[in-house]
Amino acid sequence: MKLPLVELHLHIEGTLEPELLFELAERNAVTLPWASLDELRAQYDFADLQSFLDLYYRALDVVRERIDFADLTRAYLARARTAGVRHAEIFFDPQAHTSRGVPLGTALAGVRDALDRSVDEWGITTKLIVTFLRDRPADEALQILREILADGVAIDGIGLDSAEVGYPPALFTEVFDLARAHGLRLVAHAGEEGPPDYVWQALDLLGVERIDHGIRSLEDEALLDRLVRDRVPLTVCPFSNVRLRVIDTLADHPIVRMLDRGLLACINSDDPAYFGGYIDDNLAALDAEFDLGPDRLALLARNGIEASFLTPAEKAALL
Ligand code: ES4
Ligand code: ZN
Repeated sequence: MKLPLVELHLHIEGTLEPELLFELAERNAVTLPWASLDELRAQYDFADLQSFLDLYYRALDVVRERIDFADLTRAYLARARTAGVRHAEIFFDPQAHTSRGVPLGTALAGVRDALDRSVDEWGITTKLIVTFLRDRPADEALQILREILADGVAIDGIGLDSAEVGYPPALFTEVFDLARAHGLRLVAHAGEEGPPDYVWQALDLLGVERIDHGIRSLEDEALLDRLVRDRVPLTVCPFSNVRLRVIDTLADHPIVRMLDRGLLACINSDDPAYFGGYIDDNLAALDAEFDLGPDRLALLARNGIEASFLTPAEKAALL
């Protein structure tokens, strides 16, 4: 039987597969800088996080109408179903769309169209986490959050993503305070390219409940003690770490060390269209590399369930 998987670190914009990208370009009469699928795929050779982000934001030019956002989200859910995903907490970057003239309401409505039908269509429960681009001003994030709250759009939480180094969590305390006051769940990317100090800031200044990536926490023993003691989940994304050159090869991935240290780590796909695969592909590759075996694979799946924002009863139903 397939493990019941939950996906907790998935940028919906990062699920834009080349085929859908070309289809949307045609639908919306967008002229692409790439002549073919192969020419596009040849761009997926990244030097670091920024070089990936440049392409990720560029590719989104084809996603314009409400139905495009719904189609993008449905395509992800269909693929997640085949991976055995039962619950997905999905990141959505408003500023990746508003900055190029797509109204926030259009983009959010399209994503919600797909999520609202997800249980019926795919048997996948979902949550929606709005992520703010940390390399843009905190005031812009605050304004967008206020707009979403005023419009009464159903979101479950907020997060922080995009270029990390030079943009510490401390810049975003006001945004996270507002979200907390409205009962939203809180996460942040930290310790991906940035130092362990950014993980401390995310915990102590933003009050996040989960750290996205957090892989550089391994450089700080006191931080590891804190993460283990408080069972702070780390949403680890192995293919992403390799493709963005956080580590050299999958064989260098610290996931086994992380589990042995007692960290609540789970496996996720981040931007699967760009990094070479989905959650099941990540788990299969780790199993092949480290001979994880059924017990550690089940532990990773259970960690994901525990790390989710489901209620205790909903978690129990998945175990
Ligand atoms: C991202 Cl891998 C990664 N890191 C930071 N921000 C992101 N946005 C989309 N993918
Ligand atoms: Zn991410």
